Amino acid sequence: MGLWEAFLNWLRSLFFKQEMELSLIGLQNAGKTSLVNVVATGGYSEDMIPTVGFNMRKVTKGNVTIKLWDLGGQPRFRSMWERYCRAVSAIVYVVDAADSDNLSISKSELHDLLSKPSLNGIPLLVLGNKIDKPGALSKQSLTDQMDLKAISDREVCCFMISCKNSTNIDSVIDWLVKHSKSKS
Ligand SMILES: Nc1nc2c(ncn2[C@@H]2O[C@H](COP(=O)(O)OP(=O)(O)OP(=O)(O)O)[C@@H](O)[C@H]2O)c(=O)[nH]1
Ligand SMILES: [Mg+2]
Repeated sequence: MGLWEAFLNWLRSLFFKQEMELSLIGLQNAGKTSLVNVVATGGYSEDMIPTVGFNMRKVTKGNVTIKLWDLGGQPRFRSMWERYCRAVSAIVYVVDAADSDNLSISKSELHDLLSKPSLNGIPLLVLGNKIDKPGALSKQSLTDQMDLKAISDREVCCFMISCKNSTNIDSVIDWLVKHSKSKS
């Protein structure tokens, strides 16, 4: 980056603080909390504790402050997903791309959530996680099996990622930053 461009960016950051709020949804063990850790600090661990209820984390990327609602994915927490999605700029839905047994449940939970009128039009980012594992689905198979083409009332984007190897995490952050809103 040139000096002049860096100076302009700095100037811009003084006046145009961006902020966004988003929710991380998906079945238990999909890797939502791992994703928050990788985005926030770059740290990855095998020993994770299942999220009970939810956690809120704030992460700053450039001049964008991202408020993340990291929700629990176990069945008993799924009824509160909608409540935490109502006010967000984007919904991030994490899928374990190497767990084909749970794919159809993941798909029906996603489509159930999106059918709520309160969430109409909110952009959706679907992340196929754990592509480091043997047998992980391709992006095409995940798109087909999650029936993403059937979602027509909002912007939908899909990336294949690995929190473990930090694969495609940059693309995720770029997408999020592009979907943030200006704060006065
Ligand atoms: N191989 C591999 N394992 C991963 C990856 N991301 C997460 N995991 C593992 O998956 C397990 C569950 O990760 P969590 O981040 O706790 O999953 P979660 O979606 O937050 O689960 P809940 O909080 O119960 O909803 C942990 O053992 C992680 O180490 C990945 O990219 N590759
Ligand atoms: Mg969690």
